[in-house]
Amino acid sequence: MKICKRIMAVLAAAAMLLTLVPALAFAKVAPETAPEKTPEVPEGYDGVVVMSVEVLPLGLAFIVPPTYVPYHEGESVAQLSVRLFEDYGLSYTGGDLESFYLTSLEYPNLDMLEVNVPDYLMEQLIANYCYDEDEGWDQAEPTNNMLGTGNYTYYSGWMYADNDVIPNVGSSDVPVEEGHVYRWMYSIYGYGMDLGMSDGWGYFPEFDNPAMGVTRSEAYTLFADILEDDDLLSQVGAGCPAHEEFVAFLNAIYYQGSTQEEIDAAYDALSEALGLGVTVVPGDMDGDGAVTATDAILVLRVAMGLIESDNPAADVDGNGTVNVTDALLALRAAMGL
Ligand SMILES: [Ca+2]
Ligand SMILES: [Ca+2]
Repeated sequence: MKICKRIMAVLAAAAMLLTLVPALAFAKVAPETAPEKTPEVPEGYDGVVVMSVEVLPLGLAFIVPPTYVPYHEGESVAQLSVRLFEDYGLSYTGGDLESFYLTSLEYPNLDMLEVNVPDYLMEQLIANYCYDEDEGWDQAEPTNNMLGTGNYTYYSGWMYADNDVIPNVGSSDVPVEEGHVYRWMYSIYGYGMDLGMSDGWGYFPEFDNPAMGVTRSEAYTLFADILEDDDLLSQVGAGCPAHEEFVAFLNAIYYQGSTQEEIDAAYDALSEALGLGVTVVPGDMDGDGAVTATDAILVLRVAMGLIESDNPAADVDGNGTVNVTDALLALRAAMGL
Protein backbone atom coordinates (compact mmCIF):
# COMPACT_ATOMS: atom_id res chain seq x y z
CA MET A 1 0.00 0.00 0.00
CA LYS A 2 2.75 2.36 1.02
CA ILE A 3 4.72 1.48 -2.07
CA CYS A 4 1.64 2.07 -4.16
CA LYS A 5 1.14 5.52 -2.72
CA ARG A 6 4.76 6.33 -3.28
CA ILE A 7 4.49 5.25 -6.88
CA MET A 8 1.40 7.34 -7.44
CA ALA A 9 3.09 10.36 -5.88
CA VAL A 10 6.13 9.90 -8.07
CA LEU A 11 3.92 9.41 -11.10
CA ALA A 12 2.06 12.62 -10.34
CA ALA A 13 5.37 14.41 -10.07
CA ALA A 14 6.46 12.67 -13.22
CA ALA A 15 3.42 13.91 -15.06
CA MET A 16 4.30 17.45 -14.10
CA LEU A 17 7.86 16.93 -15.19
CA LEU A 18 6.86 15.60 -18.54
CA THR A 19 7.20 18.92 -20.24
CA LEU A 20 10.80 19.06 -19.09
CA VAL A 21 11.81 15.96 -20.99
CA PRO A 22 13.20 17.12 -24.27
CA ALA A 23 10.90 16.09 -27.07
CA LEU A 24 13.95 14.99 -28.99
CA ALA A 25 14.68 12.23 -26.55
CA PHE A 26 11.35 10.77 -27.44
CA ALA A 27 12.07 10.73 -31.13
CA LYS A 28 14.13 7.62 -30.53
CA VAL A 29 11.15 5.75 -29.17
CA ALA A 30 10.03 3.69 -32.08
CA PRO A 31 9.38 -0.02 -32.36
CA GLU A 32 12.65 -1.81 -32.85
CA THR A 33 12.93 -5.12 -34.60
CA ALA A 34 15.92 -7.38 -34.76
CA PRO A 35 17.46 -6.98 -38.20
CA GLU A 36 15.74 -9.15 -40.77
CA LYS A 37 17.89 -11.81 -42.32
CA THR A 38 17.73 -10.90 -45.97
CA PRO A 39 19.62 -13.22 -48.26
CA GLU A 40 21.97 -11.73 -50.78
CA VAL A 41 20.85 -11.67 -54.38
CA PRO A 42 23.53 -13.39 -56.44
CA GLU A 43 25.21 -11.45 -59.22
CA GLY A 44 23.12 -11.38 -62.38
CA TYR A 45 19.77 -12.00 -60.68
CA ASP A 46 16.95 -9.67 -59.70
CA GLY A 47 15.78 -11.23 -56.47
CA VAL A 48 15.25 -14.38 -54.45
CA VAL A 49 12.17 -16.33 -53.51
CA VAL A 50 11.61 -19.39 -51.36
CA MET A 51 10.82 -22.69 -53.07
CA SER A 52 10.24 -26.17 -51.71
CA VAL A 53 9.21 -29.60 -52.91
CA GLU A 54 7.24 -31.61 -50.37
CA VAL A 55 5.57 -34.99 -50.05
CA LEU A 56 3.84 -34.51 -46.73
CA PRO A 57 0.59 -36.50 -47.16
CA LEU A 58 2.72 -39.63 -47.59
CA GLY A 59 4.82 -38.71 -44.56
CA LEU A 60 7.88 -38.30 -46.77
CA ALA A 61 8.93 -34.77 -45.80
CA PHE A 62 10.75 -32.79 -48.48
CA ILE A 63 12.58 -33.57 -51.69
CA VAL A 64 13.86 -30.00 -51.62
CA PRO A 65 13.56 -28.25 -48.26
CA PRO A 66 12.41 -24.62 -48.27
CA THR A 67 15.31 -22.86 -49.89
CA TYR A 68 16.13 -19.53 -51.52
CA VAL A 69 16.18 -19.55 -55.30
CA PRO A 70 17.40 -16.54 -57.29
CA TYR A 71 15.25 -15.38 -60.20
CA HIS A 72 15.33 -13.03 -63.15
CA GLU A 73 12.62 -10.40 -63.55
CA GLY A 74 9.84 -11.79 -65.72
CA GLU A 75 10.59 -15.45 -65.14
CA SER A 76 7.66 -17.78 -64.60
CA VAL A 77 7.25 -20.17 -61.71
CA ALA A 78 7.67 -22.99 -64.25
CA GLN A 79 11.05 -21.65 -65.40
CA LEU A 80 12.23 -21.24 -61.86
CA SER A 81 10.98 -24.70 -60.86
CA VAL A 82 12.79 -26.39 -63.71
CA ARG A 83 15.98 -24.60 -62.75
CA LEU A 84 15.54 -25.75 -59.15
CA PHE A 85 14.98 -29.37 -60.22
CA GLU A 86 18.06 -29.24 -62.43
CA ASP A 87 20.18 -27.65 -59.72
CA TYR A 88 19.25 -30.52 -57.44
CA GLY A 89 19.88 -33.06 -60.18
CA LEU A 90 16.27 -34.25 -60.15
CA SER A 91 14.75 -35.85 -63.24
CA TYR A 92 11.27 -34.61 -64.12
CA THR A 93 8.63 -34.70 -66.81
CA GLY A 94 6.36 -31.78 -67.45
CA GLY A 95 6.38 -30.76 -71.07
CA ASP A 96 7.65 -27.46 -72.38
CA LEU A 97 8.01 -24.29 -70.38
CA GLU A 98 5.17 -22.52 -72.19
CA SER A 99 2.60 -24.90 -70.76
CA PHE A 100 4.46 -26.72 -68.04
CA TYR A 101 2.62 -29.33 -66.04
CA LEU A 102 4.69 -31.39 -63.61
CA THR A 103 3.68 -35.00 -64.20
CA SER A 104 6.55 -36.71 -62.40
CA LEU A 105 9.55 -35.80 -60.32
CA GLU A 106 12.43 -37.86 -59.03
CA TYR A 107 12.50 -38.56 -55.31
CA PRO A 108 16.01 -39.91 -54.72
CA ASN A 109 15.96 -43.16 -52.70
CA LEU A 110 12.17 -43.20 -52.58
CA ASP A 111 12.27 -47.00 -52.88
CA MET A 112 14.10 -47.15 -49.56
CA LEU A 113 11.59 -45.01 -47.68
CA GLU A 114 8.48 -46.06 -45.88
CA VAL A 115 5.23 -44.28 -46.59
CA ASN A 116 3.51 -43.02 -43.46
CA VAL A 117 0.14 -41.39 -44.09
CA PRO A 118 -1.31 -39.49 -41.10
CA ASP A 119 -4.15 -41.49 -39.48
CA TYR A 120 -6.88 -38.91 -40.10
CA LEU A 121 -6.03 -38.92 -43.80
CA MET A 122 -5.73 -42.69 -44.03
CA GLU A 123 -9.28 -42.94 -42.69
CA GLN A 124 -10.47 -40.88 -45.65
CA LEU A 125 -8.38 -42.90 -48.11
CA ILE A 126 -9.91 -46.14 -46.83
CA ALA A 127 -13.45 -44.78 -46.70
CA ASN A 128 -13.14 -43.53 -50.28
CA TYR A 129 -11.51 -46.61 -51.81
CA CYS A 130 -8.05 -45.17 -52.34
CA TYR A 131 -6.53 -47.66 -49.96
CA ASP A 132 -7.62 -51.12 -48.88
CA GLU A 133 -6.35 -52.61 -45.66
CA ASP A 134 -5.81 -55.97 -47.37
CA GLU A 135 -5.01 -54.97 -50.94
CA GLY A 136 -3.06 -51.79 -50.25
CA TRP A 137 -3.00 -48.85 -52.63
CA ASP A 138 -5.60 -48.45 -55.32
CA GLN A 139 -2.92 -47.55 -57.89
CA ALA A 140 0.64 -48.56 -58.66
CA GLU A 141 3.48 -47.40 -56.49
CA PRO A 142 6.19 -45.32 -58.20
CA THR A 143 8.93 -47.00 -60.18
CA ASN A 144 12.50 -45.77 -60.66
CA ASN A 145 11.94 -43.26 -57.86
CA MET A 146 9.79 -41.16 -60.18
CA LEU A 147 6.84 -39.87 -58.19
CA GLY A 148 4.08 -38.93 -60.58
CA THR A 149 0.45 -38.52 -61.47
CA GLY A 150 -1.67 -41.49 -60.41
CA ASN A 151 0.84 -43.16 -58.11
CA TYR A 152 -0.63 -44.70 -54.94
CA THR A 153 -4.13 -43.30 -55.56
CA TYR A 154 -6.20 -42.40 -58.59
CA TYR A 155 -6.18 -38.75 -57.50
CA SER A 156 -2.48 -38.33 -56.88
CA GLY A 157 -0.41 -35.69 -58.58
CA TRP A 158 1.82 -32.66 -58.27
CA MET A 159 0.33 -29.30 -57.42
CA TYR A 160 1.95 -26.01 -56.56
CA ALA A 161 1.09 -23.18 -54.22
CA ASP A 162 1.90 -19.51 -54.41
CA ASN A 163 1.88 -18.20 -50.83
CA ASP A 164 -0.22 -21.11 -49.58
CA VAL A 165 -2.84 -20.83 -52.33
CA ILE A 166 -3.12 -23.15 -55.32
CA PRO A 167 -3.45 -20.80 -58.32
CA ASN A 168 -6.08 -21.71 -60.89
CA VAL A 169 -3.56 -21.27 -63.71
CA GLY A 170 -0.49 -23.28 -64.62
CA SER A 171 2.97 -22.41 -63.36
CA SER A 172 3.98 -21.17 -66.84
CA ASP A 173 1.48 -18.33 -66.50
CA VAL A 174 2.53 -17.13 -63.07
CA PRO A 175 5.41 -14.63 -62.97
CA VAL A 176 7.75 -14.97 -60.00
CA GLU A 177 7.19 -12.25 -57.42
CA GLU A 178 9.59 -11.01 -54.78
CA GLY A 179 8.94 -12.30 -51.30
CA HIS A 180 6.63 -15.11 -52.40
CA VAL A 181 6.91 -18.71 -51.30
CA TYR A 182 6.38 -21.32 -54.03
CA ARG A 183 5.75 -24.89 -52.98
CA TRP A 184 5.53 -28.01 -55.10
CA MET A 185 3.38 -30.50 -53.24
CA TYR A 186 2.45 -34.08 -53.92
CA SER A 187 -1.25 -34.56 -53.28
CA ILE A 188 -2.80 -38.01 -52.91
CA TYR A 189 -6.38 -37.12 -52.14
CA GLY A 190 -9.10 -34.67 -53.05
CA TYR A 191 -7.18 -32.52 -55.57
CA GLY A 192 -5.30 -30.77 -52.79
CA MET A 193 -7.80 -31.49 -50.01
CA ASP A 194 -5.07 -33.44 -48.20
CA LEU A 195 -2.87 -30.34 -48.44
CA GLY A 196 -5.56 -28.27 -46.76
CA MET A 197 -5.83 -26.08 -49.86
CA SER A 198 -8.92 -27.40 -51.60
CA ASP A 199 -12.50 -28.36 -50.82
CA GLY A 200 -12.15 -31.29 -53.21
CA TRP A 201 -14.16 -29.52 -55.89
CA GLY A 202 -17.28 -31.04 -54.40
CA TYR A 203 -16.28 -34.59 -55.30
CA PHE A 204 -15.06 -35.66 -51.88
CA PRO A 205 -16.86 -35.74 -48.55
CA GLU A 206 -15.89 -33.13 -46.01
CA PHE A 207 -13.85 -34.32 -43.07
CA ASP A 208 -12.22 -32.88 -40.00
CA ASN A 209 -9.01 -31.71 -41.64
CA PRO A 210 -6.38 -30.15 -39.34
CA ALA A 211 -4.43 -28.89 -42.38
CA MET A 212 -7.33 -26.92 -43.84
CA GLY A 213 -6.35 -23.32 -44.47
CA VAL A 214 -3.03 -23.63 -42.65
CA THR A 215 -0.42 -21.23 -43.97
CA ARG A 216 3.20 -22.31 -43.93
CA SER A 217 4.95 -19.59 -45.94
CA GLU A 218 6.29 -17.75 -42.93
CA ALA A 219 7.66 -20.93 -41.38
CA TYR A 220 9.21 -22.02 -44.68
CA THR A 221 10.91 -18.65 -45.03
CA LEU A 222 12.47 -19.14 -41.61
CA PHE A 223 13.63 -22.60 -42.69
CA ALA A 224 15.21 -21.07 -45.82
CA ASP A 225 16.84 -18.36 -43.70
CA ILE A 226 18.46 -21.00 -41.52
CA LEU A 227 19.75 -22.98 -44.49
CA GLU A 228 21.08 -19.79 -46.05
CA ASP A 229 22.81 -18.32 -43.04
CA ASP A 230 25.85 -20.08 -41.55
CA ASP A 231 25.42 -18.19 -38.31
CA LEU A 232 21.83 -19.44 -37.87
CA LEU A 233 22.75 -22.91 -39.07
CA SER A 234 25.48 -23.14 -36.44
CA GLN A 235 22.86 -22.58 -33.72
CA VAL A 236 20.55 -25.46 -34.59
CA GLY A 237 22.95 -28.42 -34.63
CA ALA A 238 23.01 -31.08 -31.92
CA GLY A 239 24.10 -29.56 -28.61
CA CYS A 240 23.61 -26.00 -29.89
CA PRO A 241 21.39 -23.42 -28.17
CA ALA A 242 18.45 -23.60 -30.59
CA HIS A 243 18.66 -27.32 -31.34
CA GLU A 244 15.65 -28.42 -29.33
CA GLU A 245 13.45 -25.70 -30.84
CA PHE A 246 14.69 -26.56 -34.31
CA VAL A 247 13.79 -30.23 -33.91
CA ALA A 248 10.33 -29.28 -32.65
CA PHE A 249 9.98 -26.91 -35.61
CA LEU A 250 10.93 -29.66 -38.08
CA ASN A 251 8.45 -32.04 -36.48
CA ALA A 252 5.74 -29.42 -36.88
CA ILE A 253 6.40 -28.68 -40.53
CA TYR A 254 7.14 -32.26 -41.64
CA TYR A 255 3.71 -33.37 -40.49
CA GLN A 256 0.85 -32.63 -42.90
CA GLY A 257 -1.66 -32.59 -40.06
CA SER A 258 -0.04 -29.81 -38.05
CA THR A 259 -2.50 -27.10 -37.16
CA GLN A 260 -1.82 -23.39 -37.56
CA GLU A 261 -1.40 -23.08 -33.80
CA GLU A 262 1.19 -25.84 -33.74
CA ILE A 263 3.18 -24.38 -36.62
CA ASP A 264 3.01 -20.85 -35.22
CA ALA A 265 4.08 -21.99 -31.76
CA ALA A 266 7.05 -23.91 -33.17
CA TYR A 267 7.93 -20.91 -35.35
CA ASP A 268 7.79 -18.47 -32.42
CA ALA A 269 9.86 -20.71 -30.17
CA LEU A 270 12.54 -21.20 -32.80
CA SER A 271 12.61 -17.50 -33.76
CA GLU A 272 13.06 -16.61 -30.14
CA ALA A 273 15.77 -19.21 -29.59
CA LEU A 274 17.61 -17.79 -32.60
CA GLY A 275 17.12 -14.23 -31.40
CA LEU A 276 15.20 -13.35 -34.55
CA GLY A 277 12.23 -11.12 -35.14
CA VAL A 278 11.74 -10.33 -31.48
CA THR A 279 10.09 -6.97 -31.53
CA VAL A 280 10.81 -4.74 -28.57
CA VAL A 281 8.52 -1.75 -28.25
CA PRO A 282 10.31 0.60 -25.85
CA GLY A 283 8.22 1.01 -22.74
CA ASP A 284 5.90 -1.89 -23.50
CA MET A 285 6.73 -3.88 -20.39
CA ASP A 286 3.91 -6.39 -20.65
CA GLY A 287 4.57 -6.96 -24.34
CA ASP A 288 1.01 -6.41 -25.51
CA GLY A 289 2.21 -4.07 -28.24
CA ALA A 290 0.97 -0.83 -26.67
CA VAL A 291 2.51 1.44 -24.08
CA THR A 292 0.01 2.20 -21.34
CA ALA A 293 0.08 3.71 -17.84
CA THR A 294 0.51 0.18 -16.49
CA ASP A 295 3.73 -0.12 -18.47
CA ALA A 296 4.91 3.29 -17.27
CA ILE A 297 4.37 2.24 -13.66
CA LEU A 298 6.37 -0.93 -14.29
CA VAL A 299 9.22 1.07 -15.80
CA LEU A 300 9.12 3.36 -12.79
CA ARG A 301 9.22 0.43 -10.39
CA VAL A 302 12.27 -0.89 -12.21
CA ALA A 303 13.86 2.57 -12.17
CA MET A 304 13.26 2.83 -8.41
CA GLY A 305 14.65 -0.63 -7.80
CA LEU A 306 11.33 -1.89 -6.46
CA ILE A 307 11.34 -4.74 -8.91
CA GLU A 308 14.14 -6.42 -10.77
CA SER A 309 13.74 -6.82 -14.48
CA ASP A 310 15.99 -7.43 -17.45
CA ASN A 311 13.16 -6.52 -19.82
CA PRO A 312 14.82 -4.44 -22.57
CA ALA A 313 11.57 -2.51 -22.99
CA ALA A 314 12.30 -0.70 -19.70
CA ASP A 315 15.22 1.23 -21.14
CA VAL A 316 12.98 3.46 -23.19
CA ASP A 317 15.64 5.87 -24.41
CA GLY A 318 18.05 3.04 -25.05
CA ASN A 319 20.96 4.54 -23.14
CA GLY A 320 21.74 1.32 -21.32
CA THR A 321 20.26 2.12 -17.92
CA VAL A 322 16.74 2.32 -16.56
CA ASN A 323 15.97 5.49 -14.64
CA VAL A 324 13.15 7.96 -14.07
CA THR A 325 13.65 9.47 -17.52
CA ASP A 326 12.61 6.14 -19.00
CA ALA A 327 9.51 6.11 -16.82
CA LEU A 328 8.66 9.62 -17.98
CA LEU A 329 9.13 8.67 -21.60
CA ALA A 330 6.91 5.65 -21.11
CA LEU A 331 4.28 7.81 -19.47
CA ARG A 332 4.42 10.31 -22.34
CA ALA A 333 3.98 7.47 -24.79
CA ALA A 334 1.04 6.16 -22.73
CA MET A 335 -0.56 9.60 -22.80
CA GLY A 336 0.04 9.94 -26.49
CA LEU A 337 2.31 12.94 -26.01
CA1 LIG B 1 1.84 -2.65 -22.75
CA1 LIG C 1 17.32 4.61 -20.13
